[in-house]
Amino acid sequence: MKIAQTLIAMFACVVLSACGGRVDEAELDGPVILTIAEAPQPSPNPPAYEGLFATYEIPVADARVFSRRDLSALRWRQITTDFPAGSPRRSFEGPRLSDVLQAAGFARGTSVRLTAFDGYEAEIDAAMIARHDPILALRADGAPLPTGGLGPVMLVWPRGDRGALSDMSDDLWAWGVFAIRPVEAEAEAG
Ligand SMILES: Nc1nc2c(c(=O)[nH]1)N[C@H]1C(S)=C(S)[C@@H](COP(=O)(O)O)O[C@H]1N2
Ligand SMILES: [Mo]
Repeated sequence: MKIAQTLIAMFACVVLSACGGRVDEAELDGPVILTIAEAPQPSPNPPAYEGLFATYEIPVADARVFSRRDLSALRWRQITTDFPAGSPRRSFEGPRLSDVLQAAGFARGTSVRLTAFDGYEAEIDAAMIARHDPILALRADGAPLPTGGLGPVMLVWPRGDRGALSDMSDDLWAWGVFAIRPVEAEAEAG
């Protein structure tokens, strides 16, 4: 019967791919989850200019790319804070934005624009990065941020009851982030 044959074929494929080694070890680390465009230290195999890179016109020829493993190899900071503003606190964890930019070869003092799947863009001034050291959170309350929710990567700031960020709005808390690019400093007038 046709259905039985199809089922047997599907089962055979699952077994073969499980023991056939078609997926190499590096691939099991997962796909690139974060791309830093126009990086001074680009990756040898930048992604193709297609999909959302093309839709949002993010140049990737000199991109530095990060898998979840790459981001996990950096030192992480934990920030316990409310998001959205005023909601119960969660414990976010991930590498510092400053360290990810440094890993891509940028000098301190680079302002950046984060782009999310939905086209949302947050421009982060270098002074804000230096002053508050936000993280690119990959986890909240001990679980990975899901793609389709706030993940895979979200910019999280140390907003607390006190201090400079206590009244901060959620504008700069970009979720669903997949790309970051440098913003040229505005030319001095006159
Ligand atoms: N990717 C993405 N991140 C985002 C936004 C968004 O629309 N898309 N909105 C920002 C703003 S203005 C707020 S108030 C919070 C919550 O946005 P939401 O209500 O659209 O979830 O997320 C921030 N981060
Ligand atoms: Mo908002």
